[in-house]
Amino acid sequence: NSLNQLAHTLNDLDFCYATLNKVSRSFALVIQQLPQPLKDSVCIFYLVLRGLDSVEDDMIYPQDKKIFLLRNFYNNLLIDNWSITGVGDTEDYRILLENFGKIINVFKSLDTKDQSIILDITRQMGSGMAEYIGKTGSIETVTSYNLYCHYVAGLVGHGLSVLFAHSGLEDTDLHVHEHLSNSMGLFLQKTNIIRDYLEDLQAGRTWWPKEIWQNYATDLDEFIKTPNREQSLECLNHMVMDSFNHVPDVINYLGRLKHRKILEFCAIPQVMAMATLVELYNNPLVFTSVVKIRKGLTCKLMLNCSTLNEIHAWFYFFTTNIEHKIPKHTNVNTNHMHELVDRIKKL
Ligand code: PS7
Ligand code: MN
Ligand code: MN
Ligand code: MN
Ligand code: MN
Ligand code: MN
Repeated sequence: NSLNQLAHTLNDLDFCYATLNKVSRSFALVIQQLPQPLKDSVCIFYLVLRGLDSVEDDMIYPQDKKIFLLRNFYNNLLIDNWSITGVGDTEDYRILLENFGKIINVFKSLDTKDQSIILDITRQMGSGMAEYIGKTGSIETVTSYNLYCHYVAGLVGHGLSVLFAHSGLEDTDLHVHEHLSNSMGLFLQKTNIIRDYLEDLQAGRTWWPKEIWQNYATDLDEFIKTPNREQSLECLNHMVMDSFNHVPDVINYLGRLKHRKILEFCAIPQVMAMATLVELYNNPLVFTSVVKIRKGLTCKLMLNCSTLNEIHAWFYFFTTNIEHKIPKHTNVNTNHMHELVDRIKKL
């Protein structure tokens, strides 16, 4: 594995960036254009949480040991050269955890306030993830779904807002709007959960809340066999609509940002999630494969996401696209979707 070779030859900071580029598609690009010292803090924040998530996602690691490791993961950031072997859901993440001492070294060099934010969010995310271990496959309510998404993504939004505020490049009270930071994370995470329907079910887990899918099926995996059925698509559209509820908050949050590079960092993943949601809406392929957005669209989008005007134009564009995909028959869901679309178009 190429990352394994790099682990022996690179200094700690270069190893961190090599790993970032290896494991994340879009985040590597937007993180690396941030100004220093914010860039290094966000890079380490990302890698620490990736390490934590790869523990959560390791379906072979015994449950009791996993719960302990998740809950105590943040403490390891304070132990020089801490690492763990043989844990992680893919080879790259195992290498990340085997070389975690390198990440700890760079972590120690960060601003102390940034270190304490990263520690605090890692602690809260780890205990939140632990709460949901074994519960997966049985998220009952939309409230519980929102809480899980808060733990794994809303908290990241909040932590990033604190980092931005502390950098002096954004309003000092940006993080006060916790509800908006939370929505920024939830919008990304819910899009990931909808898109990963099949992959997650095949791994023996799901985060689709029963409160939603029970209106359309007796078991969630029915949709794999009946992807084109009206009930299957109605359920999918209901899930997409639930994510779409966060769009007004996302637009509100982005409108508060001052620094062009921070705006790009925040906006690009949100606009990509928006593009993905449009693709997922009413699309039976969600139940049988992994739906992705076109490479060309991703490029165009990343290159034209630098001003609030451009960002608003993308939100408007994708909102009219999804509007055209709303089924012609009317029911409570299509009505709500039209209302949301009309509301977002006026923002
Ligand atoms: C900008 C105010 C520190 C940048 C960015 C790693 C991605 C892995 O991929 O289903 O299917 O395996 O297991 C708000 C990112 C929320 C979080 C959550 C935006 C850290 C990130 C660990 C807030 C990202 C949402 C996916 C938990 O679960 O994934 C602003 C930086 C952001 C990481 C993400 C990720 C969970 C996740 P996959 P899973
Ligand atoms: Mn994961
Ligand atoms: Mn996960
Ligand atoms: Mn996922
Ligand atoms: Mn709100
Ligand atoms: Mn309409």
